Amino acid sequence: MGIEIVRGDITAQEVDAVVNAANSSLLGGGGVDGAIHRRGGPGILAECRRLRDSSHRDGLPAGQAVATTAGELPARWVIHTVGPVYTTAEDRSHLLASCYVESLRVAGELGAETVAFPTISTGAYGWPLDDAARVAIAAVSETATSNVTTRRFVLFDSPAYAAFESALARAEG
Ligand code: AR6
Repeated sequence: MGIEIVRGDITAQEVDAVVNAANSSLLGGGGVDGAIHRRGGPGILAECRRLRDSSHRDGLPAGQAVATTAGELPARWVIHTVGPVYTTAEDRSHLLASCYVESLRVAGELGAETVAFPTISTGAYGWPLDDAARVAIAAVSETATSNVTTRRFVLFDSPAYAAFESALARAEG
């Protein structure tokens, strides 16, 4: 399937583009978002502010994606996407899938060949890990991308790694 899963920190990935689990404001937060802005430096936030002043005056809706510089990160671009907040009141998995699909579309437009993803929505936004892994693997494996050759999930801890390992095995099996 051309999908890699690794244990690690998204900010350390030597890929063309890393995906950020952002929020609609695009102006930073905790978790992955905090780590990316901290390690990438102020250039990322400056570009996010420019987006808010121009094309994204109302922010970025859940399920969509937009790119900025990666500042001082090893990557060249950060692709910001906004995961849905998990709720049992309605099924928002199409929005979670859309984060991966749209991020890959933006990566393709940029000419990125290697892309690293965090597990979107599984932290502050509360999505159960096993279900998030199933949705993520399905979305990425079903998305045809002409120039993106490496699609890597970067798992921060061993429960996340185990969830993605079994979701990938099920999808391949
Ligand atoms: N590298 C890889 N994975 C990480 C890292 C890292 N450096 N740090 C945390 N994780 P979250 P969300 C894992 O909360 O649920 C922010 O405040 C973490 O263990 O970053 O989409 C934004 O501004 C978890 O499993 O993203 C939004 O307001 C996963 O990444 C909100 O959080 C995602 O956790 C977005 O929440």
